[in-house]
Amino acid sequence: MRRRYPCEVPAPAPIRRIAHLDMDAFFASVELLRYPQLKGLPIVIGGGRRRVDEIISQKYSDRPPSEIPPAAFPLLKDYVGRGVITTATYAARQFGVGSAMGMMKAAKLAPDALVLPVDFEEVRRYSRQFKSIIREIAPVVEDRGVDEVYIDFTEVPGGQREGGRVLARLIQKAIHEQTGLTCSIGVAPNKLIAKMASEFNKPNGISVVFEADVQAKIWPLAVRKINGIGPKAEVKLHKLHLHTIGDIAAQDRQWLVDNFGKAYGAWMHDAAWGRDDRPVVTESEPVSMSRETTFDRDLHAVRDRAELGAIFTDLCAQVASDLQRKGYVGKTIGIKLRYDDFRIATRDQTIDRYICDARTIRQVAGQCLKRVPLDRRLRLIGVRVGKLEKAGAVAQPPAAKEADATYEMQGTAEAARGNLDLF
Ligand code: DCP
Ligand code: MG
Repeated sequence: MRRRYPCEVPAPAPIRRIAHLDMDAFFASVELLRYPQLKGLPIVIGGGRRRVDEIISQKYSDRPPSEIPPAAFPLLKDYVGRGVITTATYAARQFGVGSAMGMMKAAKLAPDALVLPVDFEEVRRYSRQFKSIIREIAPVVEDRGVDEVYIDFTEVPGGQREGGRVLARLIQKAIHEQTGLTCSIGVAPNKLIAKMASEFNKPNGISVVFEADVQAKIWPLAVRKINGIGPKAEVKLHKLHLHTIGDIAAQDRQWLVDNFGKAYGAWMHDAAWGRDDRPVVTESEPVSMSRETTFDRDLHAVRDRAELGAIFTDLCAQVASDLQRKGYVGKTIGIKLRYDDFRIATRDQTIDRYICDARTIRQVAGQCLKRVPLDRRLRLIGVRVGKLEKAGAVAQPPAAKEADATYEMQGTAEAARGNLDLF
């Protein structure tokens, strides 16, 4: 006799729920953790010099950063120099200032906004932290840069409740409790819509979009809101009298192909209809591996050459060990320097074979170093190996000789001129 099971109908496949999470005013929010007394004030981040903080903290060296009075912070109108704003607090955005705007223009719009430099290391530290908090709750996470990720909610327990809102709230709360930072989350049937939705309720908002909402919530938006329609495509769309996503959706697919090419036209049509089946990719093959270090004090290439040389050699050894441990070889070796004025210089060189040994990395990185000006003090130095392949996938280079711990260090006339030949 055939046994009957209480449930013979297979459970329907769960509906795809994809979240896009984006931190709110990220660089500025990181500064507010250090200076909570500035909360609510208009602040712009930019200028690229840490001097501001240093001056303030020297003057108030007797108290912690959180007790420095707001009046001690520099105002945008007093800012001299060029540079652009990387971000602004929401209070500052009310004056019309925002990312990528020149400091001078911003100073006209919001003269009394405070201006602070960005602390990249702190930003990166929080970036790593908020991503690991998310991964503990929902493991399928795609890293999209310093302050945003996609998360696949579909199979996460509770990920379908209220279309994903419950899980989004949980993640928001965990990040806030553990870092003090806020973020905004959009949950939708796919990445494309989720990315748009995360902006709907910024800051500290959640927005849930279902497939049936596309017409009401997506079609009224400007064409530029589609991630993948840039300024050039926008100009062309405007010339064709298409301004909203709905305008694109109303066009014949073939007409879009005729005007924008086979792939882009078809993609645009799908995007306007909210169709996107790209998966959330948890781990991509690394493009490069690098190690860098910021010095405790700024170092000079000539005066601190022994110290710098040792650090440099050590970084090369670390990159080599990373490559070997993870099983990669690479053929482009590069360096990165950050000067005391925060400018960055990079150089690289591609060699004719794949390597992963410290000695070759050191040798080629040393050559790169000869091609950068070294007359300013350095804050940071980094070594990178790119054009990676899996070690087994390419013909192996001949085994490297036992790494020589001491490298020739000769001062030359070039070094005296500020160009280094020490490494
Ligand atoms: N950023 C930058 N230069 C830009 C844009 C952004 O350096 N032109 C940096 C500063 C931002 C961070 O990247 O803090 C994240 O960028 P977002 O576009 O997500 O902007 P915010 O997080 O600052 O603000 P929002 O709340 O709108 O996401
Ligand atoms: Mg952001």
